Amino acid sequence: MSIVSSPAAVAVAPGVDYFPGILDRAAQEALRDEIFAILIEAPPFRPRMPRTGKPFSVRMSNCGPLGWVSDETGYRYQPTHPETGRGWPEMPSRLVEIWMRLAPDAPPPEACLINLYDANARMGLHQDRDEQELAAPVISLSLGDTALFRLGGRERGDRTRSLKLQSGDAIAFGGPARLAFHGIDRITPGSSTLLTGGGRINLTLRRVTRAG
Ligand code: MD3
Ligand code: FE
Repeated sequence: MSIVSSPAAVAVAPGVDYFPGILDRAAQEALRDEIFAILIEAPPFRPRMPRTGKPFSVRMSNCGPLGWVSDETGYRYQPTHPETGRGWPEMPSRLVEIWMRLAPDAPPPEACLINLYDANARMGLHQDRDEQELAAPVISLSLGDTALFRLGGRERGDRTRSLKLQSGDAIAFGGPARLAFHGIDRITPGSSTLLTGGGRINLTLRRVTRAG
C-alpha cells in the first residue's frame, strides 16, 4: 500500500513522506473551524493510561465511524464517545480527500483522532499498533503551534531523529515506518496565530479494520 510521492513530498525516512505546508492558511482556517464544530458535538476528554489510570497531558476527541480511546482497561477503538455515549461526528470530506491524495491505494479512513496540546502537553515515545490494518499508512495533519516531533525505529532503543511539525504540514507513515516509535517532545508556544489562545491540534487519519 504505497503512498504516492507528490512533487511536494520530502522522503524523511523509508515509509515516511513529509508534505510541508500542504494546507495553505485558508485551508487551515477552514479545517480548524470544522474541528471546532466537531469538538462541540464530541467534547475533548482526557484519556488515562491502561492499568495505572495516569491521565494523559493531551486531551482528545475523534471523528469518523471509529474513535481511539484509552482508560484503565486498555486502548481501543469504539464507535461512541466515552463520556457522552454518542456516536462520533462524521469525518469532514476535506480530510477524506487528503487521505485519498496521499494514500490512493489504501481503503477509506475510519478514524480521525484529534489530539489537543496546550503549552505543557507532550506525548511519550510509543507505537501505534491498535489497528487491525497495518498495511494502510497513518496520516498526520498539524494545526497551530509548532511541535518538536521525535521519530525512531521499530525497536524502542533505536536511534531517533527530531523534526519540527508546523501548522499546515502533513506527514504520512507507511510500510517500514508504520510501526516506528514516535512522540511529541514539546510544542513551541506563540509560534502560530491559527488558534486563539495558542496550542496545537494534531489530526491522525487511520484505517482501523481490514478492508473487504
Ligand atoms: C509514526 N500523535 O496520535 S503525529 C498519535 O502529533 C500520535 O499528536 C502525535 O502519535 C501528535 O498516536 C504524532 C505523527 C505520527 C502519527 C502516527 C504515527 C507518527 C507516526 C504512526 C506510525 C508511525
Ligand atoms: Fe502515535
